[in-house]
Amino acid sequence: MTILELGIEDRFEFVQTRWPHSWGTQTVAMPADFTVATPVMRIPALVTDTVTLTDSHAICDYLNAEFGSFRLLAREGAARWRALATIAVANGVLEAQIMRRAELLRADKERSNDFIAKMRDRTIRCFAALETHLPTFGDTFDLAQITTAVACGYDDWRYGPDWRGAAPKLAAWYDQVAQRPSMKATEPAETPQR
Ligand SMILES: N[C@@H](CCC(=O)N[C@@H](CS)C(=O)NCC(=O)O)C(=O)O
Repeated sequence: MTILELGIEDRFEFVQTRWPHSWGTQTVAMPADFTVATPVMRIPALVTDTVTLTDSHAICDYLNAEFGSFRLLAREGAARWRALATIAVANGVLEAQIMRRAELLRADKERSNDFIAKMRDRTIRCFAALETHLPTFGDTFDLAQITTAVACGYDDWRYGPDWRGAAPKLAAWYDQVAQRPSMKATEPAETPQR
């Protein structure tokens, strides 16, 4: 989405990822260059001639600085901290969504319903908090809004409309931004199995 919002898609090749479901709960073999690029063995990772980055936020901030003249995240000052406050909570949602998904993929006898409930509660609490950030959202669909919109879209897709009850104004905001071409082009879908 950051690449599309910056209008720099011509500089990138988009490749469909494939992985086995067991990646969520077990260490699975990956190509050596992948493990070097991302020792945490999570995607995304960005490898350039000068820097290797993992973590979406670091990568998006890199794109913002190198190709976006800091249009999607201020270089410094109050606007930067305001955006990071939102990004941190939205990223907390995304991490909880991913951990909940991994737990749901475990075999019945291994699965912890307490852990699943804890991740769900965290998600709902953070969506309610993000709703209070709405007045700080400006005209630019920046990294704070992108991260928030990704969290909303993933929850809708994977877990249904529960979050909307906790954050109805956020849901109304999301329904508008979900019409953006960058959102439409990157709607979540099941990853093909490797
Ligand atoms: N906060 C991280 C989350 C990265 C993440 O968890 N990616 C998932 C795929 S959506 C992954 O690689 N999972 C494999 C694993 O946890 O081993 C980011 O935004 O980069």
